[in-house]
Amino acid sequence: MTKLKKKNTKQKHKIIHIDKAEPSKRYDDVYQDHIPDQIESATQQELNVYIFRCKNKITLQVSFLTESMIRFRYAINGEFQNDFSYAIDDEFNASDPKTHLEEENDFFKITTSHVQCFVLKEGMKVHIKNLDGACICEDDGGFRAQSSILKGISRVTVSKKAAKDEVYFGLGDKSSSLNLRGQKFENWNTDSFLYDDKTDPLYRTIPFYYSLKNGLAYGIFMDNTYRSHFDFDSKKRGNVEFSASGGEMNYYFIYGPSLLSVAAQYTKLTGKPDLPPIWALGFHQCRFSYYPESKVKEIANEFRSRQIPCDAIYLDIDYMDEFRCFTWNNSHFPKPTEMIKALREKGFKTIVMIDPGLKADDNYSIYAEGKKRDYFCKRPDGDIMIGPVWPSDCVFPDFTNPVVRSWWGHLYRTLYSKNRIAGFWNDMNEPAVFKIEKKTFPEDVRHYYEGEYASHAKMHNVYGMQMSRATHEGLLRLKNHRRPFVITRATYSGGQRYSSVWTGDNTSNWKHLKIANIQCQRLSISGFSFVGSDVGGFAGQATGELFVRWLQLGVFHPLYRVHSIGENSEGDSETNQNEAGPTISMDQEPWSFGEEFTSLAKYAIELRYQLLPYIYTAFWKYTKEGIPMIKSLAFYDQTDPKLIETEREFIFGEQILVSPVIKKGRTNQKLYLPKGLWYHYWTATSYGGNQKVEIEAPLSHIPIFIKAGSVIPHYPIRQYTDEKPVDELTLHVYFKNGKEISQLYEDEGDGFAYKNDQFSLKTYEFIGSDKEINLTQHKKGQWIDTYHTCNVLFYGLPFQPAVCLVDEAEIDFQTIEISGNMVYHFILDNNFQQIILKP
Ligand code: MIG
Repeated sequence: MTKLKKKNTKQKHKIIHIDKAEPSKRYDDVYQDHIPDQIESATQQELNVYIFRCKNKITLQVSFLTESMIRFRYAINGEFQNDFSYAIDDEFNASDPKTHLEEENDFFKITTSHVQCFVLKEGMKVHIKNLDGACICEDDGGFRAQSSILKGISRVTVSKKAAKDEVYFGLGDKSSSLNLRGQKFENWNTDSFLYDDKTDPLYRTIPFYYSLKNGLAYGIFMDNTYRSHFDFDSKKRGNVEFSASGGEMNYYFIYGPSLLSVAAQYTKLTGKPDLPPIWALGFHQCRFSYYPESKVKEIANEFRSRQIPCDAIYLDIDYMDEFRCFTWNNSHFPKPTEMIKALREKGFKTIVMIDPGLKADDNYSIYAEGKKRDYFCKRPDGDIMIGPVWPSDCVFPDFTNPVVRSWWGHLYRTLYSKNRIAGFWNDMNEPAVFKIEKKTFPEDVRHYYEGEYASHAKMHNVYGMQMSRATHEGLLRLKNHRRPFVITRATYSGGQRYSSVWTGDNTSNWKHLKIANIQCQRLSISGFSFVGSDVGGFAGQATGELFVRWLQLGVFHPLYRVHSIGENSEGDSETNQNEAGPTISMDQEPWSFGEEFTSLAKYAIELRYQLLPYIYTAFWKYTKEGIPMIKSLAFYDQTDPKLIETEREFIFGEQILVSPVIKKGRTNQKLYLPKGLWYHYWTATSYGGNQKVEIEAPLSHIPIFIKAGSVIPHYPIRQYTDEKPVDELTLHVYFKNGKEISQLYEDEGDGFAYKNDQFSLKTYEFIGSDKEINLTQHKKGQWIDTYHTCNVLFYGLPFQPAVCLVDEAEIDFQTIEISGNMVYHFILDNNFQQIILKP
């Protein structure tokens, strides 16, 4: 508002507020503010839905979806828009909580079993308290909107008070510091080649944030797909403001009080993915681009001959015939089905790129068909939107049309069913357009928007999401017995139901290793756990040390993929700069940096394969309960202020604390441990929490700590996930004085039989004291393990066991010494139920 006024001081009164407009004069535009005045009526619309209406017709609808989730919608003239959302999961079940409305002199109050929601009569401001009366979330300016004659609604805003110590997290795709306080952001999906920690907006729009104040957390999700802005008190006025440049103000308030509960509720609201095929959690090797066929085979052979595990290899755009999607370049790949089969026999899945831009070429049958059927995005007057991307002039399917989505899904048929490509990588779907500053469509391009019709201004931020949805749904239809694997660059809240994401075009330097760590934490707590960065960096040239450190961090990112720009960066001198001086080699395979680094790279990737059962279990937990796989430390203990400012360390799954080395030349690491007792994974030494510790961190090892009481499952190293059935399980058990529950989820790793009980869920209960250890195992589900042997290793026991009973029978153990710490190793039958150890 003030911005508009300022901007126009020179060209006097060209855009003017409606109150100041003289009837006889003409202006460039005339705008109007919409600010709620006095509530004049409050009615219950249906069970749990209340309507408040001001004298000036501004209307607020408050819906209680659960005891702690409240939806707020504002209409400036009493008319709500059609209630439609791409983000909200169809499977989300509102629990219809018990609520009731009370009226006092100055306010209305609605109470659930978790929160009290006040709506003030003056200005229609909202104030939420918990049942103890603590203020959780309070409007500052509250709701406001602005419209103009030419633009219609041009801005809807809510501002809330920011208390002195309040901190903010979330917003998915941001690369700056983890705590959002003091920063402001924009959401507008953008192809951000060479982005850094100051670049904003980036590729994805996730308008969801957390607040934490006095140990109590809530979340706000503004479900509005227009360009949006979030300002976390950047001007130090003690408020947070979120706004969108069109549409309806429509936001969800989610009360924790724990951050983790907010995360789980948000993820339930916007949806959880199904389990991925387990091979997708293996290691992936990618490059822009591997071709011809002989190069692909050479890479594959190198992995196997060096015994470096790998499950997938990627073909970037150069596999296509002049960048025409769904075609092959026959000179590079004369026999794709045979090549893919040969790769498959060696244990490699092949994944290929598919872009949204289709070459505008009448000899290209997909273009001709799409044009005939009217499937492409159009300009306002009906011309097809044409923009340059890889194949030069391109057209773009309108993925907001269900018919187009199903057509698109079917286009994968040959690649998926005949060639047997295992997964698809959807890129450039911001959508990216070359050559123009804007990098994308003009905002007046039209879209079908599920029959509601919308401009690109409204649709832009969901384009990539709907593309990945079309891909996902298409793959599911083509092979309904296989779990689809999709990776997308652009997306919107809820897109996690359809696809994994990678963080886009990063750069091979140490700063970007730090950024990757923050981005993946942030995406994970924002609903997208299936996330990873281009390991080693996309642009520029990594060093061996950087590459190894990045591979070590990547072990703890659910999507574990090396990618680099290859020779395509030639001529781009800026990105070719690197600390090692001139470019030595553009290769970025585990063996590209010399033997010393190759063995360290192999060692990191092997750790990933050993931890697969733990990682798969964490994924299962995410799909079941919406618990993020990567959690910033504040999500572990939100009462410890030191953890709120910690950015480098995070919890992976439930019980592993990861402290990646992200500085060049570092071989020791100082970190602050959260409360409790922690075991250094590599030395088996225990450290008390709530203190700073210093440990050695040689380049060979990423510092990780295990929470005391945990049972961490490991598989033997395999070269790929279906190389051979797992033949033994190893459980690493870490002593604790007290009780701790751990779980292990397994199934056949693909297909959907797990939904019909074909899974195995083992629950381990550890109870320890100075006098006795009691570990029990309970199994649920019908799936039968492929292994019989279970190694159980006990760390940190306070005594040397003299009595060892497994299911009441005496049994022997072996001892191993690790860095001076005694470890007791039992070899058991996999079906053991109880181990008791006594001094
Ligand atoms: O204009 O397909 O982010 O991963 O290798 C660049 C080529 C297009 C951008 C992706 C990157 C990919 C590259 N793509």
